[in-house]
Amino acid sequence: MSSVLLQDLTPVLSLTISSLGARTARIRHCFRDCPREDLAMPTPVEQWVNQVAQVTRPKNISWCDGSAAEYQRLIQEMLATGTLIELNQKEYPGCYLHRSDPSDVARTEHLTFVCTSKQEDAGPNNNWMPPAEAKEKVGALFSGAMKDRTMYVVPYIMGPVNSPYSQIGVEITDSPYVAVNMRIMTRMGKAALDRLGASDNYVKGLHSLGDLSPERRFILHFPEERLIWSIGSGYGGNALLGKKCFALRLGSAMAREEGWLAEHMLILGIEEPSGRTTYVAAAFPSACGKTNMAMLVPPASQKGYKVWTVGEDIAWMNVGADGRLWAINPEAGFFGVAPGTNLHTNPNVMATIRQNTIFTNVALTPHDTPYWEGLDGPPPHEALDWQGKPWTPDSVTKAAHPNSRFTTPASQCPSMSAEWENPQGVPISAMLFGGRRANLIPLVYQSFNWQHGVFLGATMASETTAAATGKVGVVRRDPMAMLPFCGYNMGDYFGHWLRMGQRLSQPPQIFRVNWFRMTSEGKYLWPGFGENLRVLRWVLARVHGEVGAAETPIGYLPHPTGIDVTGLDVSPEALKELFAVDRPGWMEAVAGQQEFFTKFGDHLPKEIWQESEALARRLQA
Ligand code: OXD
Ligand code: MN
Repeated sequence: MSSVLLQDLTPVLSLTISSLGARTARIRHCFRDCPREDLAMPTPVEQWVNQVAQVTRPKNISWCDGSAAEYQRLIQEMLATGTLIELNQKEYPGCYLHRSDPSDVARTEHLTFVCTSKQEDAGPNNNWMPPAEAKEKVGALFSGAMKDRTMYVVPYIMGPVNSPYSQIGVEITDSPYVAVNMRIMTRMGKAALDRLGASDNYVKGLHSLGDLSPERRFILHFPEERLIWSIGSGYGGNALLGKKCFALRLGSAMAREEGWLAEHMLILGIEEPSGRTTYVAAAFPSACGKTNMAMLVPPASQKGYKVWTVGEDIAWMNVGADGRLWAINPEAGFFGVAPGTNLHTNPNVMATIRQNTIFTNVALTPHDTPYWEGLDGPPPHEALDWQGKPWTPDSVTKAAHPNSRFTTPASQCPSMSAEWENPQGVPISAMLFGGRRANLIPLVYQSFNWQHGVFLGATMASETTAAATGKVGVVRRDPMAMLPFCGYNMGDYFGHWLRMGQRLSQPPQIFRVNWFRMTSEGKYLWPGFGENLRVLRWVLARVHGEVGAAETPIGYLPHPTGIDVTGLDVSPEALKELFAVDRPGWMEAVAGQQEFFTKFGDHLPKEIWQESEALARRLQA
C-alpha cells in the first residue's frame, strides 16, 4: 500500500506531486478565476486531491462546478452507460431511475466504523478500528480503485450558503450517480470552493464504488482528522458522504468539541390560525415517518393551521444570543423512502418528486413511470421490479425494494418554509423524540425539565426498519434516534446534551411521541399522518403555557380532554390505552434501559442514573 494515503506526504513530495497535478486541476475547473502567480501554489484541497489521485489512479479528474450544464452532461453519460434509465419525461420531467447492485440497498451498520485513537472515545455504540489499522486495511482497497474511471471532486456546503453555522466538505468519488445526487442534496460546486478559498478547514470524504462487494465494503470515520473513507457501496447513506457520515457522525463529534448539536431530526414550523408560528424539531429513527411529518398537511378539520417544512432528516442546532436553540437544515434535498408514500401520507412530497428527481430501486411500469407499494391507485398489471425482473401483482416478491428511495430538491417542496435557508436558522420551542413502538409508550407525554428530557431521549427504543441491513421489526435501543449516527461515545453524548441545557436560558420543551401503538390484533390505535397535528397542538399549548397536564411517574400526560379527537374514529377505550401508564411494563423497561446504560461505564453521566432511579421510585410509589 502506498504511504500516500496513510499520512500526509512530506512537504517536499507533496509539493512535487501537487504542483504538477494542481495545474492540470486548475485548468479543468476553469470556472475559477486564478491569477497567474497563484498557479504555483496549490491550495490544501488541490494537494489532497492530487495525493488521492496518486493512489487511486483515475483515468481523469473532474472538478464539479455544480452547474445545470454539468448535471445534464452527467445524466446523459449515465443514460448512455445504463446507470440511469429515463422515466416518462412528459409525466416525470427530469426524472430518472437507478437500479443499484442488489447487495447494496441500505446502510450497512456492521461495516461502519469510527476510528478514534482510543476505543473508548468511539464507545460501545460504534464499531471501532484503530486509525492506522483501518488505513492499512482499507487503504489497500483504494489502491488503483479508480483505474479506468473518472474521479469527481465534489465540493459542497452543508447548510445555507451564507450561514455562519454551515460547514464545507469535499467528496472525492468515482461514481457519477453520487456526484449528481450530491448536487441535489447539498449546495454543491463553485459556491463551496469560493467559500473555502485557500483554507484547509473542510471535511475530507473519499469514496469509491470499489468492486461493490460486501466483503470489501467499509464506511470509516476518522473524527480526529475530520476525514471519511467509504468504499464498496453506492447506497445513499453510505456514499453521499455529506449526509450521515459528515452531517451526523463527524458532525456530532465536531458539535461536541464546538458546543452545538448535530441531530437526526426534522424541523418544522406550525402556524396557528392566530398567525403565531412555533418551530419544532423531532427525532425519529430511519424510515419512521420523518419526511411525512415534516411535510404534514393539516386535515380539513384543523382549519387555519399550516405546517412549514424546514428540514426532514438532520438538524444542526446552536445556542443563540437570546438563550434559545436555533436550528438549520444542513441539507438541500430529501433522500426519502418511496414505499408507503402517496397522496394521503404525503401530498407535498408527491408534488415534489414529480420533477428533477432520481429514484433508486423502485419498480418501472410499462409507461416508464415509477411504482412502489403503497402508491396511489391500483398496481400496474405488469412492471419491472427494482431489479429489472418482470413483476405482476400476483408475484410473491415486492415490486419496489422496501428501502427504495427518491432524491429530490427541497426547493421544489410546496410546504418549504420561507425561513428554510435563513442563515441564522429558526428558534426551536419543542423537541420530540419518537420511536416505532407497538406497546407501552403513550401517544405523547412531556418531560419534567431538560434533564428529564435528555433521559427521555436517552431511553428511546424503536422497532428496526429496512433502512439498514438486518432484521426488521426488532425493538432495539436507539437513543435520540442517533444510535447508528453518533460519532463518539454515547455516554459522552448524553453529557454533552446535559451541558447544552445549562447554556440555554429558554430551552425547548422536550416530549416523547409514539404514532405506532397497536391493538393486540395488530391495528393502529391512532390514525397518524395529518391527524398528528392534533398532538402537535397539545405540544404547542404546553410550550406556550396554555394547557395543564397530569403529572404521572413517566412525565406530564394530557388530561382526558387535552387532545382534540372530534370527528376521529378513535374510541374512548383506544384513547385510554394510548395514555395508560402500565407500571409493570415500565418497570421491565427500566431494567432494560439500565442494562443498556451499564455498557457506557464511567462515560454515562450520573444525572442519567439519577433520572433512571427516580423513575423506578415513582413507578413503585
Ligand atoms: C436516512 C436514514 O436515509 O436515516 O435518512 O437511513
Ligand atoms: Mn435519516
